[in-house]
Amino acid sequence: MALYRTMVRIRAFENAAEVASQGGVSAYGQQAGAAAKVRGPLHLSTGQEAVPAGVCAHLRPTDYLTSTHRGHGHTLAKGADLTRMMCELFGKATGFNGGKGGSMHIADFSVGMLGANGVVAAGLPIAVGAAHAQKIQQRDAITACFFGDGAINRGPFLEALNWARVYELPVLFVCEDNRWSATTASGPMTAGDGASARAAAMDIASRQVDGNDVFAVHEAAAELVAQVRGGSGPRLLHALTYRVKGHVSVDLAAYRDPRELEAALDTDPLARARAHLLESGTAAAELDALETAAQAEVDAALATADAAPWPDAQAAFSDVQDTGAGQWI
Ligand SMILES: Cc1ncc(C[n+]2csc(CCOP(=O)(O)OP(=O)(O)O)c2C)c(N)n1
Repeated sequence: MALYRTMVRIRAFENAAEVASQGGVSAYGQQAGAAAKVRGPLHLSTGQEAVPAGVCAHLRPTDYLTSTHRGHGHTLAKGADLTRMMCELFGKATGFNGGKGGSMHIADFSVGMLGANGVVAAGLPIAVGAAHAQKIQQRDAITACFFGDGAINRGPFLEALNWARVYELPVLFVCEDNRWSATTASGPMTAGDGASARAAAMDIASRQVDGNDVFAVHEAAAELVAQVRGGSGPRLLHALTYRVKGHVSVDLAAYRDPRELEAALDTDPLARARAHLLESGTAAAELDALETAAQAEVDAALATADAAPWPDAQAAFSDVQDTGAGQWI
């Protein structure tokens, strides 16, 4: 039920954020509509919810997590506040980044969520650095590092896995393989057998799992997290899932075969988990109540974000490394 609740909250949040973004400025050049509450590119993890839910169920607030540009699910599953994330998407002062970061820069250090990241694969070295600190300081904590199947074709993936293995760092690499990298199918541009094979080449044990089966993800992550926490060094989880939406919310994904999407929708992780829970005796009313509560939470967050103040103009000059010699101001 806890796993299902996490997935339902992620889905409800992203559905609402998508509606609130309609008409917004996108990476593909659409212009802002007056009605858009969420501006800028919004990468949705619809259909991938089982991966963060199953993995983060094994993490503690003292553990770290690094995320990607598609990070709402990771953030919520790690325990970050849903309302503050909605405020950030709305660009409001009460958001995680004071309204200045938006979807791709959300971080909540209070729950160990070190940050979403707009640079593909850039979270990998950050995760390894964080895990190295945990090891040096002898903390009883680990780092979970989420990245996409496209990220494994960038150099930081190799550097991070090598460093983690050489120093036996407490890091769990999680490849969320949704089969697409922006508008390009990942398969044809990836040599060899993908993330697990590359991990094996560096002597990092891995498991491949049906990433749309939250119970399978939960079980595999339990084993790998226990090994990482036990001091066995890094591990990799390769979760096979599917990106249901376009690359960003306004991308209609017209470049892909509609049959591919239809097949993926048949394996929707929420529908599967719900069916499984019903079969094992959970009352439908209990699941309905959980869904209603998640929707109510999201509706309240939308209202809060709408009513929240905009950042002060002076805030443009805080949280930056260098504001120049003063002439900028
Ligand atoms: C270094 C870098 N190159 C290119 C981009 C543009 N870009 C943004 S997301 C993306 C695809 C990433 O694919 P994947 O890692 O599989 O993640 P997914 O979007 O499928 O979740 C690309 C190429 C970027 N943000 N950073």
